Amino acid sequence: MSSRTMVIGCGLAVVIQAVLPCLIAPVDAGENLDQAARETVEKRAVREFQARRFGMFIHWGPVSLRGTEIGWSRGAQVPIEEYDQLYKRFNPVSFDADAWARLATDTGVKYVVITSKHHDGFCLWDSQYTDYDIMATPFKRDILAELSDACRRHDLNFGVYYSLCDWHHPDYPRDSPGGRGRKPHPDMPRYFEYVKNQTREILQRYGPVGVLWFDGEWEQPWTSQYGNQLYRFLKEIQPDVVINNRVSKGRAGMQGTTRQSELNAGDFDTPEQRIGGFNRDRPWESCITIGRQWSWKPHDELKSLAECIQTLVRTVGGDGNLLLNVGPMPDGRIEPRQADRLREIGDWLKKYGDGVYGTRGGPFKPGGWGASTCRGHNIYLYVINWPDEGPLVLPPVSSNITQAMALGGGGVTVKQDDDAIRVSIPANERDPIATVIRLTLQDSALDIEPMDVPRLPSESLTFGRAVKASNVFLGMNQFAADKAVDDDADTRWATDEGVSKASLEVDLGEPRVVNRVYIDERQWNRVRRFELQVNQNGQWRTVLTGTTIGADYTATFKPVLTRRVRLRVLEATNGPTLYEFQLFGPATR
Ligand code: H79
Repeated sequence: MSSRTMVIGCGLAVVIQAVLPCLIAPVDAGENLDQAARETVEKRAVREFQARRFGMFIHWGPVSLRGTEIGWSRGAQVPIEEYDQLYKRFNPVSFDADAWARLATDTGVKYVVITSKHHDGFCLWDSQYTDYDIMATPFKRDILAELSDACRRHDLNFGVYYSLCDWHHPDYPRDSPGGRGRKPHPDMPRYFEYVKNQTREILQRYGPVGVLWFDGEWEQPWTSQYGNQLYRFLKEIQPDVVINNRVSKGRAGMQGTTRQSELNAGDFDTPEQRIGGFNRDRPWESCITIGRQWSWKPHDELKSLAECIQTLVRTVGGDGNLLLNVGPMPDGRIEPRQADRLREIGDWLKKYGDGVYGTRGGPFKPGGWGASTCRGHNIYLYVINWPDEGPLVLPPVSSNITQAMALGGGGVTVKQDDDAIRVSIPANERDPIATVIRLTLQDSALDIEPMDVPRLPSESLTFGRAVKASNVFLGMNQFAADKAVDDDADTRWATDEGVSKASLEVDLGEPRVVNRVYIDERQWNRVRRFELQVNQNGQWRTVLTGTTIGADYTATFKPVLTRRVRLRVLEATNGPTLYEFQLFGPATR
């Protein structure tokens, strides 16, 4: 009798079919692989990459001395002549690759991706193809050599970011600011040879490399011919290197999905600064900064622990990887504030990470309620928002649930019927970031067709109400006023470029008592002055005034009975845009 039959026979379906990456034998970079073997190797490498689920992105270079954005600040916030001289002062004497690798391990990431060369052209390794590299700095130590060695010592998969646009290299046609400048004597074919030489050098010297992360492909000089050629060239050198979709031209903007065409090489999609949509058919990885900038910025505003964790579980729950970015300081250390946050993430994952690594997203798709992952016979629920009353109601599954357990402890109750799964846990036993519950099924959880979870009833008095705006961005439905009252933090009301005054008026349907507002303009941060007004007997009366809004703004005011409410933006740096405009009364929360 096989152990599997025995286990199921006992009614305790706890067979874990996880194929953890570390159990798969490493692949040799063999030159003699035939076509079929090569495809197997490539597919397996992508599966291993997906199983890692959580990585650390590192954006670093001489620009950290200025604290402005890498690449983009060249010729903008920092004059080109000055930017290009920064390397002469780049001397990160406190750089300790082992300390970074230890921190990465403490964070709970399974791989690391570092910028070998960003759009500014500076190379963090000792390249034989340019002098604009780390050996020209007072530091003279090869960062890629030290970091790749440390990663190997610490059992972390090592990856490399490489920008295909290079606003510094004389052969590349575009220049700063932001690719709007032009080089006097470009030679793109010669630049392509430079890219091939450098990426081969990286694979041969610091490999095996887990992932090659290209960027800057959107500029016109880069073509799909170059991209597809480079992709095949690199897979010849290291068949199991995983390469992102930005190697070629198929990427659709910042949502990062690939337009399907055989011309568009690349192993995975790359949503940037956003969580990708649920997708099990095409591998993807969201890259998101821990603060507001990619490279180091002093006093940068960091994401809270809750936001970091919720971003991770919503990403993994959508079947994607998360590449969380940090920007080390000019002295070589990762800023203590960032390091502390990373360790907090790692501590949380020590308790709850079993549902992250080696899992797939679903079967319950991410939503306001939270997200789910699965592996073998287990489903992991990451519940972020519980209904105000009653259990969390999930759609039914046909397989029997044989066990339910809260990974953080606590008494879980699960009722399984033909119409629903109802999950509850006492409020004081919930985790404020996400309560993690493991459901064990009689059959494989991955066989369940992914399902949407019905939305939680909204508490906001503006939800779904009639709304009008003074202005809508290009009159597009996608940015219409109702997007601010749809309880969907992924959609927003937007106004035209250059607008500095705007208003949003909501009809609550009947007179309601209101005393709290919630407004979310997230990273846009454009509002400088606003007022909230209620209409009483045809007169508009101001109940609240404010200056900036930003992310998750909330304020209370004296309870007032009204049917019509309006938000007036009186001053903004550019067209105001709001993800949500919600109102509550004393009776609601
Ligand atoms: O390295 C970090 C950023 O510096 C880099 N990617 C991450 C990983 C980055 N490069 N460019 N951008 C971020 C923003 C570029 C936006 C745009 Fe476009 C380029 C808008 C229009 C051209 C690409 C093509 C994105 C949308 C269309």
